[in-house]
Amino acid sequence: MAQQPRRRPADPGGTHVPGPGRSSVGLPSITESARYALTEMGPRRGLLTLLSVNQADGFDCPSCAWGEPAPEHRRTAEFCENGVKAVAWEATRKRVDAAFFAAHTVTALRERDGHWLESQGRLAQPMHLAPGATHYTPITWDDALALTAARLRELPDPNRAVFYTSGRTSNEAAFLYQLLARRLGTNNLPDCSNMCHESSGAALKETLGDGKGLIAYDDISEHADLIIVVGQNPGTCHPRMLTALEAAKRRGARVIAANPLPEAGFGRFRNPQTARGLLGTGTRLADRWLPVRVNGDLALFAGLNRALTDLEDARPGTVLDHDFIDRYCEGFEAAVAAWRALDWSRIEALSGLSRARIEACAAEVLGADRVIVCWAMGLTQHRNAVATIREIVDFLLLRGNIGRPGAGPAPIRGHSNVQGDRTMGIWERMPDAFLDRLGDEFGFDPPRAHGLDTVGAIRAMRDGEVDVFVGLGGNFASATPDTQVTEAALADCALTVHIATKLNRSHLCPGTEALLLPCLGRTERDRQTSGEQFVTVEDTMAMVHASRGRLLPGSPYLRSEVAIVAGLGLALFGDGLGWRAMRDDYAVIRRHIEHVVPGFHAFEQRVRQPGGFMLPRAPRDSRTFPTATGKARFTVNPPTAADVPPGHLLLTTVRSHDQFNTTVYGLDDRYRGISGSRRVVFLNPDDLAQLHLRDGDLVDLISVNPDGERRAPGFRAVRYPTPRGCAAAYYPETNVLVALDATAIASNTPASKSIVIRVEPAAHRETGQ
Ligand SMILES: Nc1nc2c(c(=O)[nH]1)N[C@H]1C(S)=C(S)[C@@H](COP(=O)(O)OP(=O)(O)OC[C@H]3O[C@@H](n4cnc5c(=O)[nH]c(N)nc54)[C@H](O)[C@@H]3O)O[C@H]1N2
Ligand SMILES: Nc1nc2c(c(=O)[nH]1)N[C@H]1C(S)=C(S)[C@@H](COP(=O)(O)OP(=O)(O)OC[C@H]3O[C@@H](n4cnc5c(=O)[nH]c(N)nc54)[C@H](O)[C@@H]3O)O[C@H]1N2
Ligand SMILES: [Mo]
Repeated sequence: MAQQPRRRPADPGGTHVPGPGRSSVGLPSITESARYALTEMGPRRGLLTLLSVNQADGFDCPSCAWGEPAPEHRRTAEFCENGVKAVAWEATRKRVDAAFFAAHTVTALRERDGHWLESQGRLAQPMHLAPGATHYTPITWDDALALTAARLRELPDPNRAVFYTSGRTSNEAAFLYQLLARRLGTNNLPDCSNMCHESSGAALKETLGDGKGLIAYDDISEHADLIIVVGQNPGTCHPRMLTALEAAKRRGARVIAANPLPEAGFGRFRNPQTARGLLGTGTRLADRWLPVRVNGDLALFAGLNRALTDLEDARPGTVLDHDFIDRYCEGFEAAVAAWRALDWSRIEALSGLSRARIEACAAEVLGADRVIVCWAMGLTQHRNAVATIREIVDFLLLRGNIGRPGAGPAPIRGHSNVQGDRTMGIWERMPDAFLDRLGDEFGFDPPRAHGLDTVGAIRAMRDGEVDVFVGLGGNFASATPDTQVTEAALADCALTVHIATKLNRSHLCPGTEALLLPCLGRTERDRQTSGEQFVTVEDTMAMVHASRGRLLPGSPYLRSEVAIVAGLGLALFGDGLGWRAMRDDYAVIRRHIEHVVPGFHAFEQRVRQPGGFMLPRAPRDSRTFPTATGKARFTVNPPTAADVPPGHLLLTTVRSHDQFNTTVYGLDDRYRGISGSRRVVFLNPDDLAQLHLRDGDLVDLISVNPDGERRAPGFRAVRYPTPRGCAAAYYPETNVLVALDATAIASNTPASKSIVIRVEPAAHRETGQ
């Protein structure tokens, strides 16, 4: 971000805060990308690697799940600043090898922060922490897999094992992993999605019969008249979405953003791909910004639905799509009755937006034939998240904005293959039809009892009900809520096993015994006995495509995730299910997927086409709604919001521009004007004054929960235009504040964006960093 509206001197803690930015990307983004690529990868390796990101014959960017334009519309550089960081971070030349572990005890490493740990480089060799040992020491692959298999085999009950997945895992590895867990006899397959878009899946499945988003790339770029972006920060988290929004704007579409923070990505977008973008002032992306209160979105959409109903009452037959409603929907009457009974003063209080402002939005909706609503974590991580998303479905149903071009719900997924992992069966509650086909394909009887999700797994570990924890990627200790509880829960396991690319906090919260198994990343060549392999992924638009790494593996010891999971399968069960053939040739896995997972017919041929193929989604394809009743369902969602007692604030937790989840690339957040620290809390100027605090003061954040308080010490107060009573700070530093029991109704997603806190002057004077 280049434009800095007002510069303020660095505060005593060194945190520089010029205030929120008004434009995004542009030249600073290119300079920043080049710096990362050069430092981590070197010039030649850097350029070669970046030119194959998101190309039809290249690898899928390991950053977010945003999709690509059709192959003929792709550019030479089809990546963003954050994609470059993710690629450079993985393709770094630094290594964490046996010598590194010999030089550092686990206890010493625990003193380091996540940024330092991951900065040390790629994990280079399998490591073992023996019971009672102070250091990780090298172990052979055979011994590591045999040890894991032995511990799993010894379990009195397979449900005493937990198999966690993070969303970077390929379809092939995910399919094998769920097969392994179910063959062992458990559905304990928690994943990062439990903390991410679970609320979206729950709401969409219940109301429309399909938990996925219903749009394609060109619905945004070419067809929609109005795009509402709510609870999402695309400038940082899905930067290539700005290109699609820019295309929409250039043909006259309108954009409304609803966000408590005035994110720079909604200001002027200076497209780095065009001279106009680099040299000119760029395209202003949001026509309207609604500074909704944290957790005020249910009230906002209820208000919008109320306003639409009022407009219909005033001009019957001109506002709602009665043909669509009569033919495809149920529950309309009850929903309308509930909206008519709504009290505007309550909507205004909960949303923080005036009736006039909401009605002006409704008027804008009337001017748009085709409407898309995009959202991300700003909506999903609240107690009432599922109700909020159901209310958005109501909003779309009212005007038939589902199942036609340029319209529909668009939960924008996070991790690059989190959607694919779910499609492959990474879910603790897969439906029986899937389990039946899996059992038929491999000749065994998969368990039917639902397994543990992420929060359930932490509780079970805490309560001594789990002996073996296996993580296929991710950073379970830092990404989950209630950090202290989770770390102790991991330490309570007999064995923890992490399949990973980089060292992180989770690896330093070992069970009695622990293994660290280093794997190939997306950027690397994957050679098996039948030759070079590719893997497949699914983006947020349900496009399935191939991903092929180009770089030589970072160390001779690295194995692919597929080879590791298949190796564990062999060690556990012998070759009954054909693990060896699947490991040697991933096309064999894809053949099994074709038989088990709907929508994958002719998988191998179709995925070899440039750009891949789109999975079917019945509501989008044919206005067929596979709900319990076969109808799209209006629901009644009485507006609620987190209860914040006087003297308290509602804290939301967000990502900086310099991180990917728990991977912290650096300590700056350029678009919000922060540099040099992540321990900051954004506060409204009036709240600061009321707390007798000044900008730059050091404070502690204390969360208030039914089971007691939690403290996160040493944050700099930063004056920022958040709505009154609403605060924001970075994740994962604030995860200590999220009580394990504070989860969303019906999705069990940690409510990490509605934390009731108290702010106090810091008890100790030393700062974080
Ligand atoms: N660079 C980068 N890219 C990423 C990631 C990353 O960490 N870094 N993570 C990936 C993953 S896994 C995911 S899930 C996505 C996350 O993508 P986002 O969901 O966009 O990321 P968050 O920072 O969690 O931000 C949520 C946005 O919601 C706003 N918000 C917070 N609370 C509320 C609320 O109550 N209501 C409303 N309306 N808005 C609110 C915040 O101000 C912020 O703009 O990004 C993916 N891409
Ligand atoms: N307070 C708060 N908490 C949150 C959130 C929030 O907004 N606020 N967001 C939640 C969300 S949306 C998500 S998705 C979760 C994220 O939770 P996770 O997915 O568990 O966490 P990540 O930080 O993405 O995981 C990073 C680690 O993955 C490993 N890794 C990277 N690439 C690969 C690979 O190719 N293969 C393998 N095997 N390992 C790899 C590296 O070792 C790296 O350290 O966090 C959740 N937690
Ligand atoms: Mo996510």
